Amino acid sequence: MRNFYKNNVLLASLCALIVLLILLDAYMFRNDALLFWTSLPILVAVSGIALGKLFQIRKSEYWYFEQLTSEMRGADSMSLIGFPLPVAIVDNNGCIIWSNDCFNSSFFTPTEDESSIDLITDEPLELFNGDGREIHYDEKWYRVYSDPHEFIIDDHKSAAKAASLSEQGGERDKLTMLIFRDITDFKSLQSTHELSKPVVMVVMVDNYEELLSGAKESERAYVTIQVDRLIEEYFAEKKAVLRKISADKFLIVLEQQYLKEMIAEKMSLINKAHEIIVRDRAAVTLSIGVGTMATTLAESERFADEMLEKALDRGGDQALVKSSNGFDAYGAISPGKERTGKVKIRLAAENIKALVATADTVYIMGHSYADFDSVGSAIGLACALRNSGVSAYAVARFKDPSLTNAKPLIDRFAEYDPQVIIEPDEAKQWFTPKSVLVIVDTHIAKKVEDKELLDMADRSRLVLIDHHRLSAGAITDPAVKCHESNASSAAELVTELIQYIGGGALLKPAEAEALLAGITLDTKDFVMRSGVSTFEAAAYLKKLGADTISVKKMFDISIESKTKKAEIISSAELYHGCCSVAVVRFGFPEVRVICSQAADEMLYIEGVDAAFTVYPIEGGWSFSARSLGKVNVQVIMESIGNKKDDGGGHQSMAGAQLYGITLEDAVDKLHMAIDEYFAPTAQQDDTDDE
Ligand SMILES: [Mn+2]
Repeated sequence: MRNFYKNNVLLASLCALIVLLILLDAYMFRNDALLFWTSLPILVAVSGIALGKLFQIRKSEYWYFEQLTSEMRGADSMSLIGFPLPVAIVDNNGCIIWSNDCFNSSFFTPTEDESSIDLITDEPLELFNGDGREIHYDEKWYRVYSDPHEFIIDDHKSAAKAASLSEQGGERDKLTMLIFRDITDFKSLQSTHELSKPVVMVVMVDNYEELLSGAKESERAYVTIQVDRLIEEYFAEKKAVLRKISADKFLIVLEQQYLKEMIAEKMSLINKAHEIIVRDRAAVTLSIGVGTMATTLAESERFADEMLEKALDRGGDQALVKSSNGFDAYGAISPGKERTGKVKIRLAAENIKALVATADTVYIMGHSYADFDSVGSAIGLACALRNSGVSAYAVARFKDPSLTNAKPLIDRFAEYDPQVIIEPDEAKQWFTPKSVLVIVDTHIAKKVEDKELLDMADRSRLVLIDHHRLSAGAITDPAVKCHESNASSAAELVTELIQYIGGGALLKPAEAEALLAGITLDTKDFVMRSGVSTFEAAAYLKKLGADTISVKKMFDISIESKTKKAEIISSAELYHGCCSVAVVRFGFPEVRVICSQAADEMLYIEGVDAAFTVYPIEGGWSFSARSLGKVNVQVIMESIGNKKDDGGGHQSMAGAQLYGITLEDAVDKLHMAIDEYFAPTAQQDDTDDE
């Protein structure tokens, strides 16, 4: 179509020329007959050749359209012109060579300068197929179907060329018919449908009974009214259905669009609840479970309950929204709740006692790259069990110093009693179906010191003792679970448990010191997450003769490490005004320990609310994150991890690992995660349909 008009001009000018020559000849015929007769054959010959040549050119210019016409032969081709849907035919180069009226009015009329399909969509034509593909053009949505036609050009010269091309494996000529179906109405209905889909949400006041225990009736009523009013007003704005199903629990059904609003505000309801103060000291905290991703309302309610339970397991004061990779967490900036009541501990202790009574041997295993808490609590529990006549071992790697962070404790204890700590290989040799396995200081299957040993143990003979917030990849259905995310350390939990299991009172000073070392490490010398029960546990261990100075001595580091730590701290840069970030490019012995200690120490620099170190590990980079409570580093680390189980921890102490990326990318990811954490809520993307 592009050269069509040009050729018409050519034809017209040639005709005009011939007419002019005929007129000239006619004039000559009247004046000079001889000249006329001599020039006539020349005139006829020249005109004949010129016209013949023109038709030849036109024929070769038209082969394309002839081919096209033959491709769309018959009545079908005629119907396409008046077809009610936009139709266009596009050649190899993405040029629209034919279009119907409907196409011209919906999009544009292709002209010589504007005929590229790229003006409508920049997606490669190969992606379109019979199933159609959605495109967005000028505020409208279309589903585009394509019907490609490959053909060899029906022209003798070009046929030879095409044959040689196909022999060389080159591209043949191809015409693609594109049919556009306007689906704008469908799209808007679909999004209205998505946005108005109901979602079930459960909101619960954390520790309601404990919060109000000892409060006067009038205070109780006052707090209850304030909570009710807050929740009622908040959800009235969201046009939700709200039912109070018990004193501390609300069931809410609301439309997806309002949930999106809530997520865009990062679940501000949680922060609003903090403003309600009970008896001048405790603030009300809420846990929220949201049942997204469900196909039915019943399923949505089940998911909401599931999420609420998880939120409580993670320490409450947060909202969990079910997502394709587990859940998304919001909130949780208040310090974890103080643990009150020892009912759970006593019940767990009784169950452990009953279980170990049936065991030939008990093996206690912590996490890989064991620290003082995992080894200390394993030693403490093993010794207490031994004192009550049960054969027990602490399982830890110690032969290879690069695989443990608890070398000083293990060495010191091996000197005192070489029998208690064994390597995982020994444990696996001795393990029988009658043995009991206790996992301490982790609840994630892939983080245990030895996965094979975990697999050997039947779930009905497995005990789990941990204080980390529930993360993805948790060990499921152990026989006994003592999972208290509000405890400072596994050693604190073990210290409480052994008082009920028995054998605790007979612990020797060195054994009590192993437990105290665990508490000291995880609380950073009783600064972080230390509750009443932490000091009670420490007091108990002190009574057993634990010496705080010998414990502190285990934390001694070499002068080289001390220098290294100082170097790391001095290299730190402040990001986002309150986050100290130190990057360690090259590994060195004890890099893990030194870097996590450096992160700890950076917290005590003025103006620093959170500290991060990035350091090399085998095949990737590891992050240590610490906070004094203002910043929730667990959320930041979780958003760095590729999947949820690559990052996590506590709100004040967390980590993540990334494999197979460069240091620059790793640091970029950290910066992005911090940016995202501090991003003002208004900038949250709420147009995302997913
Ligand atoms: Mn721990």
